[in-house]
Order: sequence, then structure tokens, then C-alpha cells
Amino acid sequence: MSGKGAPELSVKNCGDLRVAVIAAQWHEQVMEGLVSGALRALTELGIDEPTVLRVPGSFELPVVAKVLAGRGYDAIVALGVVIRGGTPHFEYVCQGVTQGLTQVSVDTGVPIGFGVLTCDDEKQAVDRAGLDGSREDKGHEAVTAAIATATTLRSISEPWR
Ligand code: DLZ
Repeated sequence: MSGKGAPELSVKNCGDLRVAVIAAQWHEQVMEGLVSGALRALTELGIDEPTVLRVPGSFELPVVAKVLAGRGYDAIVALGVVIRGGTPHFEYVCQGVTQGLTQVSVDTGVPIGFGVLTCDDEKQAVDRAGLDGSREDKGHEAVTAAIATATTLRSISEPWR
């Protein structure tokens, strides 16, 4: 998938949203970049005290997202890195986390920013992790998408004027 064509999102009036970031722990350096990018984006948006939780691997992200979605959060951001190895395990973890997060979001109506990198090798992941020299900053992008969606949902739940 190419990063070309990404929108410039403008998000306003969101400082009061309750936001949780869940981050897996595999591939420490890349995860550091994703978490930093996500926290930087939240600060830029005026969201100063997000809940930040760690899980062991990306496969554990959906269950924690589901519990948080039931606890009143307006948006959740899920961060992880899965790197292809020599066995089909990669496909199973990618499918589990992607379908799991999609299901939680659609079932609960709580937007989840998808900041899970699924890469062929570590170089691809570093390039997307918002580190010095990276081309993309997917932690930052995942926050912006989740908050933009939360503000859209809030606008349609308000009475028509
Ligand atoms: C087992 C595993 C493997 C091989 N690779 C990754 C990975 O690249 N990224 C990641 O986030 N997690 C990986 N895991 C761990 C699984 O996500 C999960 O934590 C374990 O299977 C235990 O449920």
C-alpha cells in the first residue's frame, strides 16, 4: 500500500475527548517511534492526558480495545508492528489484529485509529515509524484519523440545527 494520497486532516474542538492509546511491545525501536508520534499528535490536538496501556504483542490489542470501548472512551489508538517471518504466523497475527480491531470499532461505535504496521522487514517498519529519517509517521496519522472520526461521530449525535 502506498502512503501517497493521504488527506491533510484538520481537526478542531477535540481537547475534551477521552482517548486511549494501546501499544504492543514487539520491535522496541519501531514501537518507540509509533508511540512518540501518537503522543505528539495528541499534544498538538490539545489532548493532554491520554490513557496509555501496553500489551505484549499486536494480537492482544483487540481485547484491550474492546474493554476500553466499553468504559466511555471517545477514541482509541492501537499501535503495533508485525514483521513477516518464515512461517504463516505473520498472516494469522495480521488477520487477528485487523479483524479484531475492525469488529470492536464497528460493534461499539468507538473509532479506533489503526496504527499497526504489517511489514516484510524491519527497514519498511522503520521507514513508517516517525523516527529520524523515516518517510512516514504512522503513529501520528493513526491519532489524527481516530480523533477526526470521533469529532464526526460527535457532530452527527448532536441534534440538527
Ligand atoms: C509471536 C509473534 C511474532 C512471531 N511476531 C510478532 C510481531 O512481529 N509483532 C507483534 O506485535 N507480535 C508478534 N508476536 C506475538 C503475538 O502478537 C502474540 O503476542 C503472541 O502470539 C501471544 O499471544
